[in-house]
Amino acid sequence: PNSRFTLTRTLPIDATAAALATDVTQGLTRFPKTLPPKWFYDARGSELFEQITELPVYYPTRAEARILQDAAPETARLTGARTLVELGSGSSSKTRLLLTALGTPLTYVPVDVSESALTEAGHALTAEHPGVTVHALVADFQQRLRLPECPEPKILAFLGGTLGNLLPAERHRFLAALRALLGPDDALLLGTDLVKDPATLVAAYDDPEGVTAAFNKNVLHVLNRELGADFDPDDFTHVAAWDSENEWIEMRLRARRAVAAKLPGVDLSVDFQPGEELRTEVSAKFRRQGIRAELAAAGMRLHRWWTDPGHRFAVSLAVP
Ligand code: AVJ
Repeated sequence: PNSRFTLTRTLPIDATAAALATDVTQGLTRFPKTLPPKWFYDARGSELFEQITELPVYYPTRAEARILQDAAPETARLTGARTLVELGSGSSSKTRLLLTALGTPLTYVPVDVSESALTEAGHALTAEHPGVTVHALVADFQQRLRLPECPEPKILAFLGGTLGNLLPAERHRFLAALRALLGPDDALLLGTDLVKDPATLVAAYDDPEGVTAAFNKNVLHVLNRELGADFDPDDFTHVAAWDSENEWIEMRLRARRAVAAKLPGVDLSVDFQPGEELRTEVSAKFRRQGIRAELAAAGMRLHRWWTDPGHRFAVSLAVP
């Protein structure tokens, strides 16, 4: 047994099934129909997302890694952190950059809903980073987060631009919840995609290879498998659109024809008119002043702001 890897489950086993039933019942019976993007990430959805991060048009992952090459060592120097809490399972290269920069001894707390992703990443990281102790936490970081006791100071990292998946009111609640977890010497490291020309943004969510389309349609496979639904993915087309009012990308599934879907797992029948769209994700894009204001509203100060040379993406260090 690997003494430097422990895993704690704070989500009850059936939490996921209950949460899916609630989201589907609420989201598919209102107009316009919506689903939260968390349901993309079953095993196939996670694999498709990994493929997306390698697409030439999908710049955020590479841009953030480029920023962390400088931001990670600076963050280590500025904070002297002895614990890194990462919202997201830490199976990415970003985590390795941070762990290397923070040095040892270090406690790493990856937080994710997927126990398998945590176990896989946790074992790989302890093998690669002797001197790092991993306390994995199976939790939904949008629910109330209870962290284990860890060496101070700590850094909370929420990278990849996933903050953009939350609607403005959800972002405010989420950032306030993160603020409540910070002690006086702790910090938040936040990755955010930036507002830019709409053509570049839409292209990043509608690649010619169709990987993003498959990722988007995968949520129908999740509903079919988990709720016994009878969606035919070929009845829908992938849509990526820039909403200039809200400054976010929307991904939607548009019904090619009238669709009458049955979802026995939640005792629902759901009808789509021809051309009707189901919104499956928003991905908000930010400006420096907007991030400064949202952090301030949550009781934090923007202490450092790093961008890649192309100013496509930003990483912020925020302090209480
Ligand atoms: C993982 C949520 C940051 O919003 O860019 C990628 C997910 N959706 N392509 C994003 C996603 C379509 C990604 N986040």
